[in-house]
Amino acid sequence: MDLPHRLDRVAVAIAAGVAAVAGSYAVVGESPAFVATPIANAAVTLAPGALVTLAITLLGDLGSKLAYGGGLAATALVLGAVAGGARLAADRAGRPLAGPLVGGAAVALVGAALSTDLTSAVGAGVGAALVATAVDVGAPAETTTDARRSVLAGVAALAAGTLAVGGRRTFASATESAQVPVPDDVATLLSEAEEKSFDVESLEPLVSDDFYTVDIASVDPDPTREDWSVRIHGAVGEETTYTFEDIEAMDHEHQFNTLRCVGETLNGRKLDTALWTGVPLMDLLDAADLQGEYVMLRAADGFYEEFPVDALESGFLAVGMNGQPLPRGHGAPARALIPGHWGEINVKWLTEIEVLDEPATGYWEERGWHGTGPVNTVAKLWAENHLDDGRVEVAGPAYAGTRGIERVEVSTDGGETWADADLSDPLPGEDVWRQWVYRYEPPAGEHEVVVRATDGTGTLQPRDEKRAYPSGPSGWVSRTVQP
Ligand SMILES: Nc1nc2c(c(=O)[nH]1)N[C@H]1C(S)=C(S)[C@@H](COP(=O)(O)O)O[C@H]1N2
Ligand SMILES: [Mo]
Repeated sequence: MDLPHRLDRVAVAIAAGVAAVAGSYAVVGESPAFVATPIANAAVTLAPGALVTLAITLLGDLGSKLAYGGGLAATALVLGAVAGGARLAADRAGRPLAGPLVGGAAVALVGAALSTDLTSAVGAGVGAALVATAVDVGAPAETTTDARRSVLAGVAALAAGTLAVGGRRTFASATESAQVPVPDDVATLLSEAEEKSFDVESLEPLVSDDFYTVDIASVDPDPTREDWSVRIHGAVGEETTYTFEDIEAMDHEHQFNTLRCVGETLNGRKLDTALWTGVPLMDLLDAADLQGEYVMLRAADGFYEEFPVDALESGFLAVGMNGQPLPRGHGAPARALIPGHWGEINVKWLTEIEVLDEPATGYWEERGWHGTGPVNTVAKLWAENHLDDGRVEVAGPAYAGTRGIERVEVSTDGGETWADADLSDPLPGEDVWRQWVYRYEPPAGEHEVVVRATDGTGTLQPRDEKRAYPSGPSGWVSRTVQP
């Protein structure tokens, strides 16, 4: 085979691979059943701990997007190779017309092995077969140049991808807009939070508009309520399992809770608050009769975190968020909330509570982090507004977990002198942030604004600066303000 002819075959094969990925995406979307999911998630799982840590601290969400993009490309290449190989075999057997069909079937088989989902596999197979057929019909081998077939293959792959993403988006927005009515008691609590929020431009309200997410997997799990259960086992008197129906039948409570990621930057945005609905974990654990000192929580995405069992006693199992069913990205159908502790032990998609006699090591601790304990105290500076009357307004949230926030001070001269900021009225709850705001007549020139909090035990936020790794960021947030 001459070189242009070979390149042409590769182009058609890659196009079939892209179309296979698109076909699977069109039917199952970004779900665990998507053919690219295992390869995309493996990229993160197999990566060395140091690399994962670097990606999360340096690139944040971009790191996982890059891994995801790499996973998509790798899957397209694998499926493309399968389609190409099958076509070659059909040609050799003297049945070139059967190529697309055989290719599609082979892709569906490999797709089924990857996704363990029939719909997803058929979507992939049909995608690959359609593109291969389109290229054949558009440019029969005898009549056209190889270059034209390659271009056609590219166009067909692009069209398949666009159609899949477009169709999926339309479908997803149609289903996602199906919001459930917010119960009255939740609505009352949410409006109370709204009233307590400062009216400061570009300051997020006390209940976050946009709650951050941190995930180890490129594609989140998507367990259904019917399939989900949580098993309590290990050092317990009585092993118990609760289904979603069991949880639904229990008395539900609503509580405000703030979450903060140990891996965020000092003035970063991985700090948010929501009103959660669910049941106290003790309501589930009492019957189990806990006998160990430690606990390991495990999740459907393979995540696991260990911590002392005491912290579990104030824990909560959330099934709702801000009056809606818990969103998939935040751990649907049920997640743990462990008040006052770094976000990482607030395990999403919770499937197991294993009580242990001996300490063990969690997912992030295996990668060098120390994120199972209580949060550091922080006051952040998120809003800087130059008011019409010439004053400067600075504001942000302050958070110290269950210690609470007692005071926030602001310096406008780089830390020489300090004044008290106004604090928002506290939300009901044991583990919630507060907002602070401070307005002042600015000096003539550029100046340094510094902010620091004092927690509910009277302890001042430490001044010494530390980066996030391994125990969470610390230090006072400061910012240069121009006149
Ligand atoms: N199953 C599971 N739970 C998880 C994680 C995860 O990757 N998988 N990330 C943890 C981390 S590091 C944080 S900071 C919080 C973030 O919760 P959120 O995504 O709802 O903001 O979830 C924690 N729970
Ligand atoms: Mo985190």
